[in-house]
Amino acid sequence: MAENNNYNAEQIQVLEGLEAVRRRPGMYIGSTGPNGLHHLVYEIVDNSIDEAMAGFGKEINVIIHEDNSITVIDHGRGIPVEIHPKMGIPTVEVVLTVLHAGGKFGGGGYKVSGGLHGVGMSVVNALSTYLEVEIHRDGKIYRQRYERGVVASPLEECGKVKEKDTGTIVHFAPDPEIFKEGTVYDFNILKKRLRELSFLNKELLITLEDKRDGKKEEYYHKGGIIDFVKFINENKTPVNPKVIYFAKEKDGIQVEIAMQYTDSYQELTYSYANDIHTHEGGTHELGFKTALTRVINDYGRKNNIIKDKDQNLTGDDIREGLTTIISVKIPEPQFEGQTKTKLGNSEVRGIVDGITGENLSTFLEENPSVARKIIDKANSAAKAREAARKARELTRRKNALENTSLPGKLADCSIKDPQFCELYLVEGDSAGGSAKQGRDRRFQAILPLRGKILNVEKARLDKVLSSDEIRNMITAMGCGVGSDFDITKSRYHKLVIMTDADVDGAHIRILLLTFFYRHMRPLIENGYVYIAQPPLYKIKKGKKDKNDQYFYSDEDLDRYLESLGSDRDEIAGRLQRYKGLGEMNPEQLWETTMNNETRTLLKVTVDDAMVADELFTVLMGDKVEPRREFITTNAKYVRNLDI
Ligand code: 28F
Repeated sequence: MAENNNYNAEQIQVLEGLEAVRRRPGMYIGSTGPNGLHHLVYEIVDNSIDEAMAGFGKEINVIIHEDNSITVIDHGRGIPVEIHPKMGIPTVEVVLTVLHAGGKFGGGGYKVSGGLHGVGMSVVNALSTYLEVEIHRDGKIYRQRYERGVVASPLEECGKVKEKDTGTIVHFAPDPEIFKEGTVYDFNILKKRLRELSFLNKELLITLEDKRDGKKEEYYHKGGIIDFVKFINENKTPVNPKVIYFAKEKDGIQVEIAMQYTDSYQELTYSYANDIHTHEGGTHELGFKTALTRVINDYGRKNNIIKDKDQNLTGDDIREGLTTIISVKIPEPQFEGQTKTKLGNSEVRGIVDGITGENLSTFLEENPSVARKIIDKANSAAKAREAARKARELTRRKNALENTSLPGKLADCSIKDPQFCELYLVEGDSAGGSAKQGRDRRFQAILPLRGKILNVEKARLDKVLSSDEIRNMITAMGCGVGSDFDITKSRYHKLVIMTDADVDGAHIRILLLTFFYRHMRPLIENGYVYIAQPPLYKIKKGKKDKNDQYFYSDEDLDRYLESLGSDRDEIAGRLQRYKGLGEMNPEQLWETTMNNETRTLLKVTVDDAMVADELFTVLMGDKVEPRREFITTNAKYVRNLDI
């Protein structure tokens, strides 16, 4: 720091920059919750990846220490240490204290949802109680320490290494003053992103070690995004065994595409720009989808698989069952959209369209049998779409006058404003009856479901719509289904799944969740779907029901008994274990599970579409082995499984 304590212009700029970051961290890392905390690691790792992609270093190590501080190690050239001509301080100090310094594209320059990728390490530095950097370069070891972004010790040469051993090590501790929701790292959150980065940057070894429990994993994918597609499809049956892959660079823009069809009905398109997941798509996705639809239809007509009289296949028909990874790397990405995860660069669309068109046509010409399978599948998807359209008509309410089109089994509520209304999907007619009697009919509607609904994971929409139970639900909810779905038309803003606390109840629940996830996903994304929590136990206290005490988990009950110094044997005669909703009378069902003043509802959320897709595929899909594996791995977490 300046001896005479007056700062030069640059130092003032640095202090103002760090002050700005600490004052409004959300502007720089999106939030100071768990996402922002984990984003700190990605910022540091991004620098190491830039260095590796520039050809320096092939391995990156990430370590979570016992105190939840983090170390990232790379084997790049090492951040330069010579005095920066303009700033008059070592370059490493510039990279670590000047906002937007460093980074491959001169300061990062692009913003993504939940914060900015490429803000550089100065933001991490400002938000850490301390950050220590160690550089191996020119046969020497250099070290420097910062505290909350401010230099705590000058850069010092402190050792020797072999000339060729170069690299950078950064060790930082997130500042609890900033991360008030906690500074505990989640291994699986870091794992997911580091594994994704290893898919997107082939042949880069990334290791993650957790010193808190000794767990250590390595992520290395020689096949890059080909391995990524294989990983996503591992629990599905491929149509084209060999993943279709092509890559090309044009006008400074790198394009990589990997795609594989499976026998599933889901389309999974994950696109990336500079390793950032563009959830909202953008010009790269548009270019790919336009070319795919054009090429498949052209090939189909040329080879008379699509008859002259037939309509063109739509993009949705063609992408049914298709898993695609699109990865582009561009110097000046522009991100748009609500969460800044939509790629806006217009020149990218034509480039991706051209590359896809060229390579895919060649692939189809060279693989006629696969081409036919793809088009046959698209043709049957088109037929199913047409059938579903007709079936959907049956679920649409007729005009307002004929409100008879609502299912007879629906006991609707009197209030008509959806935002106050709830629809309970209740397992079984007896519980349905109790719910109808016990409910508050002003804002609670009841739709009893008889038995299991069909497993939509293995069925196209036309088959799904052949189920009365499902059609009744769609009609009752009023917001359509699949491509017709319009959440603004939903007649209820809460959909509560209420099933027995046994295996059948759990099965019906997962079937309903699969249906909502596959065909009404915005309901889940907008937080409309809930799971009712009926009590597991009741302790009878005297004659009157109203003195009974209810417990919603084993822990609940045991904690209560402990507080009385009692145990289950002592109260055995007064303890009732609930197996089904039908064991409660309407008043009890209202009091324990439906009364919005006292009940507990679990909101169903999906943080990560890739994880959710894998879960539903494993749990509900065709392949038995992955399900068996999942069950054996997770059985230890199951509570109250009533066989
Ligand atoms: C654990 C975190 O930050 N690694 C980094 C480098 C290497 C260079 C560099 C970084 C040049 C002037 C911007 C070295 N030699 N790991 C890391 N490795 N930054 S960050 O240069 C910084 C730029 O300012 C580097 C020659 N060129 C670049």
